[in-house]
Amino acid sequence: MEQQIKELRERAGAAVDGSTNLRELDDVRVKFLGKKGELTALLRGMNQLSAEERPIVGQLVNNARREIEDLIAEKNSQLKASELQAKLASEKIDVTLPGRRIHEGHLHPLTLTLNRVKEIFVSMGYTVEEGPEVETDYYNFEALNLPKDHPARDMQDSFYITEEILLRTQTSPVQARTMERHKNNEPIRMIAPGRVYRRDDYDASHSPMFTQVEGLVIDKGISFADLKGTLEDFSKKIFGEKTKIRLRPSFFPFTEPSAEVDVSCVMCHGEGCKVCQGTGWLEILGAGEVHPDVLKMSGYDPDVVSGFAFGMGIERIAMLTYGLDDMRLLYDNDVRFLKQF
Ligand code: 2NM
Repeated sequence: MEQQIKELRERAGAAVDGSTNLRELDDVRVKFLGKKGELTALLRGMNQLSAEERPIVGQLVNNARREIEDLIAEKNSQLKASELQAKLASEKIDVTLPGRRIHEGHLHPLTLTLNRVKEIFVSMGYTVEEGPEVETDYYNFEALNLPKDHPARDMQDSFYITEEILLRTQTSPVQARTMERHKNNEPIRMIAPGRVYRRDDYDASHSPMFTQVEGLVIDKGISFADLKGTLEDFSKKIFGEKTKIRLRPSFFPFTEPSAEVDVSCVMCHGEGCKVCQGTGWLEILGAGEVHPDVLKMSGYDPDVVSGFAFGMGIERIAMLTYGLDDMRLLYDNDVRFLKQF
């Protein structure tokens, strides 16, 4: 019996030594010290011993158990320490490495320009109205007093879906829709920003799609002086306080009287340069007093209220504020260009 205990103690010691990880070590513990383990089996064999031998052998078995437990505990802390070392080594990070750069995007120059125009009019108390880009002939032309033989109504000049439906050629149908929604000559102070479509040939100064902002003010006693003051105020805010404006007589079917609005050249301030073709002036807006028939068609009484309206192309304003010489830069999405804003 004594020999058996010694032999078991040695085998257990070798098995503990040979364990390469915590799982293996636990298997060894179960094999020797577990409820169905070898040491327990030896204890069971003790009932064959004499009463004198029993305490002595019991003592030996207990000693062997304690020794094996100590060996396992020691191996356990060794294995734990080396597993931690291995984990630390494999998960090491170099905190001195340079960080990864985050590439931040920004708004497109056309969007920046449009936002600035909106901001100026919103600060003057205007609402921002939107409407469909696919319009009916009624809102795009009829409600705006465009005669049937107007060139814009030609299939050659506009993008028709059917005979009655087309891509809007200006944002004025939004004005017509907004007027129609208001009753009892209720005042309006609105802008309509958005994309419009014309079948122009595509070159440095024409695009089949461009961005417009049109405005409309209706109230009792609105005069041409209000129109002029508003557009002068706007021009100074967008191009700088020194900017001057001038109005030249013009014609639009939806306004009467109508005017082309020029601003003093943003490049040469009126001296004359390449951008203004030596004139000192840049044409940026069309405007006028809303035609009485346009007011009538959308439910307003021209004997009670009057109004003014205006329209401008945002691409042209972006080109002037950023000094661009080719509108296509705004549509190419060349990152080398866009990065500069
Ligand atoms: C322009 C020029 C002049 C205009 C007119 C209207 C409406 F709906 F009130 F009749 N909206 N926009 C207008 C007037 C637009 O763009 C160059």
